[in-house]
Amino acid sequence: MIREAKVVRETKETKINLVLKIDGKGESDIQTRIPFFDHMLTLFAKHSFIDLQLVCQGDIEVDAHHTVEDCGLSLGKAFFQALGSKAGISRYGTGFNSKISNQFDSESLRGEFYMPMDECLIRCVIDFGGRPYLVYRGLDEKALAICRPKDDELRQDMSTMFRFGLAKEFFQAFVNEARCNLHIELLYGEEPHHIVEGMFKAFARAVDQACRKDPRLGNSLPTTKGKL
Ligand SMILES: [Mn+2]
Repeated sequence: MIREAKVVRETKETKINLVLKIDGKGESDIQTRIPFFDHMLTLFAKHSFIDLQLVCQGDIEVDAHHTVEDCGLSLGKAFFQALGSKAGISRYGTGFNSKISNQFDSESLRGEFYMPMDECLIRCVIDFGGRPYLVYRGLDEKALAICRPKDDELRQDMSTMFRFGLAKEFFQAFVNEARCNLHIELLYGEEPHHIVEGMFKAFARAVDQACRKDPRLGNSLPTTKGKL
């Protein structure tokens, strides 16, 4: 069965058309009218090996908020639909591909892995278990600093905006509609572009691993509850 979904979402704030194929090649066509967000979603598709088409016409004349949030909702909904019953999936994903980085133990889908991005290190862990919950840590100190920016340039920079608010809005929206448990933590890092990019890459790796079929499960669900 092909794991794919189409989402059309229209409000007075945004119009979204999204096509997702989970078992893809990492190919994407992203048009959100926010270049930095396009960059993040393009590398998310690449590193999670999904195929993703996303066109959003949002009210960016207001600000980027509605576009980012509604794209998160639509992408989360697409994953929820495409995963279906979740039979046979690994369900849990850590922030790195343990099959590549841990070759001596190719059966292992467990372990702690991290996404480096130059001076940054980000940890991301996901569970597509049906219960929405976001844990978002490590940016509080920096968030306080940005409330009182030293210069106006900090306010204008899109990667800085993402680091201190919009990224969290995106991940919270994704969590709500995908009904997953997502933990993202910045362990350390400085440069805003690197921090946000590292978060999206870690998220991509975690999603890829969690969506992957575990042959030991066959067609059974990765739970003892009978439903996810
Ligand atoms: Mn970049």
